[in-house]
Amino acid sequence: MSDYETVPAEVEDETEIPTDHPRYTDLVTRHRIEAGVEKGITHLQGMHAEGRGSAFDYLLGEQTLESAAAAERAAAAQLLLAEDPVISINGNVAALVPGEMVDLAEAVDADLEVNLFNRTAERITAIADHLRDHGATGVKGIEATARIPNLDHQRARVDADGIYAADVVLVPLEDGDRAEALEAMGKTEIVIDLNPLSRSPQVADIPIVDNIVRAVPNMTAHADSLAEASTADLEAIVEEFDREAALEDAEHRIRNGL
Ligand code: PTJ
Repeated sequence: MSDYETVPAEVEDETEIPTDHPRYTDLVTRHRIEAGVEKGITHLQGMHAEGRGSAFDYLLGEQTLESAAAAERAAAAQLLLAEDPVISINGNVAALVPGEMVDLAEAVDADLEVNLFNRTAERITAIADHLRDHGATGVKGIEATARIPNLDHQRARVDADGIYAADVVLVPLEDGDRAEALEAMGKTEIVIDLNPLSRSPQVADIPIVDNIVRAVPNMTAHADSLAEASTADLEAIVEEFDREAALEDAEHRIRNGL
């Protein structure tokens, strides 16, 4: 048994987590979610979501499958092709990858919009401030006076010039209802979710079955390397991506191991 089976209870900062721990990434992720809850960014339910994601990641070998890497490249190409791309940020996403999301938004010229399942004015403000602390210049979703049709009112709130008008939306760690409602609005949807059977990746045009802490930096690296690519080349990358095969590959890995 490792000397470091658990994070010491008194860890206050993630830099105290030993980098040589075999489950280092999982411990950092857990710590960030805990810190997010303490700061009022992440909802308590975000801990359940994180636990579920962590179990799927364990079964995926805590690595980016080749099929997920292809999805990340296709997603970067799709975001670069978009006219009005928007990245949706909830409490888990803000806690786990705030700076990484700012970098991705810059790389693909997308807006960041706070969009919560458990919406309160306090959490909206805390998340927007947290994103600004990590370099975001404009954050949408504060007033959120437009509505996603056919969804309970609080979860449906979006900005008229943000998610409502977007052609491509990245919705990580999303609940299935809202992903379906966005799909019904005709959005091109990119979903990051470790559970390939969840409704969100099932309805996504580009489902990315990978941990968000790996997926987002990978997408930014792809976007940077595709920055000079032609429209035709970007379209070909999106066209070649096989969403059914990617979902099946992840499910196969989870059920059968290597
Ligand atoms: O901040 P709020 O109020 O908007 O609430 C956010 C949560 C995540 C609590 C809310 O959207 C929710 O309850 O989501 P679900 O229905 O639990 O779905 C979250 C999905 O994200 C699950 O399928 C998890 O497997 C997956 N997931 C969790 N952690 C990660 C993940 N996927 C990728 N990377 C992760 N680190």
